[in-house]
Amino acid sequence: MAKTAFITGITGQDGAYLSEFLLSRGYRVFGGYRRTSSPNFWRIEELNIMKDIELMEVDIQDTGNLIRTFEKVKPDEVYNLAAQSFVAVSFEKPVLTGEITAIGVTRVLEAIRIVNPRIKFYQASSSEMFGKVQETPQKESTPFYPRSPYATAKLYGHWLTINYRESYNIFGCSGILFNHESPLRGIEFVTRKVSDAVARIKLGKQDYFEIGNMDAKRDWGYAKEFVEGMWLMMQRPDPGDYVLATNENHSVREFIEHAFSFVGTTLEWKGSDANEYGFDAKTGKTLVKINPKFFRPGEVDQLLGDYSKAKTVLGWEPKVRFRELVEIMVQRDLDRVSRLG
Ligand code: NDP
Ligand code: GDR
Repeated sequence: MAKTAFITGITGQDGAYLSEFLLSRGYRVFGGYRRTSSPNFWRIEELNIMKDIELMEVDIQDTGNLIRTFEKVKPDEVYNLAAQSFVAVSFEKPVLTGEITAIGVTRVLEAIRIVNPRIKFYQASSSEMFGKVQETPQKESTPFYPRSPYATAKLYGHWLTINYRESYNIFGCSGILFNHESPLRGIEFVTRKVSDAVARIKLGKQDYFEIGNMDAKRDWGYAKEFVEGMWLMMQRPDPGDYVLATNENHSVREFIEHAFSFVGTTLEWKGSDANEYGFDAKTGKTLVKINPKFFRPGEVDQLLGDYSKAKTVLGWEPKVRFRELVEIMVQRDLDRVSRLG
């Protein structure tokens, strides 16, 4: 019989790709979205799967809502992707971030414990939990050192998943995912902000863009491949924690440079710190400016993941690497901007 999955955060980047993947595996897919005055279904619409999934209004701030949903849907697997997921916002809204990103996990796990403790549970943990890194590369056994209210909230969710596994025998997996991007990434995250701006500049719709700390390094992978890793964790005989990463890292500056080079622009830099700027080597036009408003009170300087466990146990390995990822994203934004303006 076909399995049933319930995804919290189905309107987000990973929710959309995971839905598409589970549908391809014959799952019946239910997804929770929170009520807003104007619904936010653009990602599942872009993937053309809107008609194939069953959408329900579910807020992970409401335990009763979750309990009634699980009673009705009777899921075999729950993927908890809902979160206040933007690190920068977590400094401005630390309490809200804790409510959704940390306590939200307790609510989902409690609902599972009450409705049916045999429901399998996936928690979207994050490489941000490594924060001020204690060793490089980071793997499952690396000590955590969160650097933001977001990362601290994720650490709570991570440990609670382990706690419910050990205390109540709930099949709880925790995927410690390093940054994964795609054309469906939210525009506020740095990769998509850059791919969109570079496309607009190339097509003459924008003159320049502003950026924060360009020296931060991230291990950037392709979201479409990472959601498959989530599913693989849930198919093992025993639950566990797994790092998914590419084991390659690059700076924000490199991302910007490669995005411009893909559209045929050579970028050069002048100045230093907040006065640094990037300009078109051919025309001299300024294309990138620093704006300190994008600096964070606590920064994660660099992340690099070791995915050996996922490779050995799950047979999971990333294929799309940095340069190809940048190109996929810029190309899609060029298409979007040319089509929609
Ligand atoms: P997005 O920000 O794209 O999606 C987050 C989702 O959570 C959205 O669907 C959002 O709904 C939903 N949400 C927020 N608050 C609530 C709430 N109170 N009740 C129900 N739903 C809510 O994130 P991603 O898809 O990129 O990431 C998925 C998960 O993985 C997140 O938990 C994130 O923290 C984590 N993660 C992501 C990584 C990445 O690189 N992408 C890496 C590691 C972890 P709405 O559309 O209404 O805002
Ligand atoms: P991150 O992603 O914080 O790693 O969290 P983000 O793309 O926001 O930042 C990456 C790095 O880029 C620097 N940066 C900027 N960031 C943004 N958003 N905007 C800018 O203008 C800018 N300029 C420089 C940041 O300072 C940072 O160092 C993402 C989220 O998806 C989390 O939910 C997830 O858990 C982690 O990845 C792994």
